[in-house]
Order: sequence, then structure tokens, then C-alpha cells
Amino acid sequence: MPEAALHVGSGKVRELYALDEERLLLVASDRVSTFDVVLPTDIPDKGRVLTGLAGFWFARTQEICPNHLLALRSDGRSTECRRLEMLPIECVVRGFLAGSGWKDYTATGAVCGHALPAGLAEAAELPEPIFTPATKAETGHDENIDREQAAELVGAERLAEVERVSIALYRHAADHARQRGIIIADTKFEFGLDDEGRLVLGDEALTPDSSRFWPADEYETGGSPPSFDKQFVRDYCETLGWGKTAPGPELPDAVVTGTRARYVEAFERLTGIVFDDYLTDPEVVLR
Ligand code: Q0N
Repeated sequence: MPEAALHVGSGKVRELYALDEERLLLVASDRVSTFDVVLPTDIPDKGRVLTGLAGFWFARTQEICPNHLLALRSDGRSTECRRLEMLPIECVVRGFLAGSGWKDYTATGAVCGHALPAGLAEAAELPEPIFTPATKAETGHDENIDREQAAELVGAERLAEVERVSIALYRHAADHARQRGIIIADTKFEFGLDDEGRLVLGDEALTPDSSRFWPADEYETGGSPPSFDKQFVRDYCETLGWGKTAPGPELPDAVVTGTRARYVEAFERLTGIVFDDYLTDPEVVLR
């Protein structure tokens, strides 16, 4: 736990604390959510995997865009970051047609104002990655918005900048991941501004919680591909006849162990670093 830090916010599975005027501490828990419900059973080391992976990408994308990372703490789950003025949009990039993108496409043939070719199947790869911003909903689901609505929220110039940077970040990570057997179908970035008005990447980026990771060897269109990390959790929940509203079910040990192994596998495949070496010294991902 941070030493005498003020709690400034929480997400479903992460907490944010103020360290001082300029710095925040982002702490990733081991909680897991499925069908938008946080389950009562933790996945050991999940928060460390996500923190290490985000740190790995931050270190490797600095030339594309500066980010808020200052240091990784020795607990492996806490990121010291620069305090930013966050932009009020979620910057989503989609390389494949899944989730709300697929839903919008089937209803309208377009996603956030991007007209797409006719006849695409669910999970199809898009001709080019598209930027599909969403509003930040306090509770419930983020709502996809078109570029006019996004421009009203951040200004046309800033919108053009976040679109260009978001797509460049996605291309970098998706290319790297694809060479290691993982498809990053889509991803969400949150940006802020520093005190000089420069765009800075914040939050946790390019992790399985902020993205859809699919195992490349099981990829096929015409359905929703398995999640790289949460498939055991989802499959188990489907066996229960659970109504997918809170409270969620406890997970058996075999599901916990299998899911932890998938998170560690994603970390090791993407970083090329043995997870135990990360636990010994988290900043190994930054070098
Ligand atoms: C911030 N959120 C939204 C963690 C994630 N560097 C920053 N400076 C100022 N504010 C924020 C950051 C960051 N990152 C980001 N809220 C504040 C997502 N949070 C929700 C709580 O858990």
C-alpha cells in the first residue's frame, strides 16, 4: 500500500492514489471481471502481469508518444505516474470487427462514422485499423461517438493528434504481438495533457484488460474468437447458468490456475521476459 496516500479514484480492478501534487500511484489488483461483473475470486499475480506488460509497452512506445510512467514499484503492481489533465474520451482502435464495433456494423454498415466494406464477417480483420472514440461512462457501458462529437469534447486539432497517435501505438503493438502468436483485435487508450499542454499516454495500455487479445492459432471469423486470458473464466461461467449479473460466482482452483497461467503466458510471449524475473525486479521490463 502507498505510504499515506489519498485515494483519488477506483476502477473495477484498479485504484489510483495521490502521492503528491505531481504524482499518482496506479495500483492493479488481482480482481478479474467477466461479463462486466467483478468476481469474488482473485487471479494471483494478474495485477503484476498487467502492470509489467503496460510498463513494457510504455518503454517501447516513447518515441511514438510520451507516457505517464515514472517508475514501477518493487511490489510489481504499482506504477508511479505523472499527474495529467485527462481528456474526456476513450481512444479506441479496432483492427478487427468485434464487440460493439461488430454490433454497430451489423446495424448500420459503419463504426463511429467509418463506412466499412459490405459483407464482413464477425471478427474479420479490417482493411486498415480504425479510430473509434467513445465517451467515458461513469457506470455501465462507454458509448461510441462519431468524430464530430469527439471534436466537441477535445477540439478538432487535438482529436486529429490522438487519432494519429492511437493508430500508430496500435500498429506498433499489434505487429509485435502478431509475431508472437497474439492478435490484439482492439484496444483502448486514455490520454492526458501535461502542464505544457503536450499529449501524454496515461492509464494502463495494451494489456488484456484494455484490449481484446486472441490466440492467433485459434483465430477464425464468423463468431467471437476465444479470449486469450479470460476464456477459462467465461467457459466455466457458461456451465453454471449464471445470469451474468452481480454477484458473480466463485471460481474453482483449476480455473484460477489455468487463467493465471494464460496471463503469465501472454506476459512472457509478448515481453520475452521470464515472469519470475519480473517478480525479482519489475523494472526489467523497462530496459
Ligand atoms: C486518471 N483515470 C481513469 C485507475 C484508472 N496520469 C493520470 N493523471 C491524472 N488522472 C489520471 C491519470 C491516469 N492514469 C485516469 N482517472 C484519473 C482511469 N482510472 C480509474 C481508476 O483506476
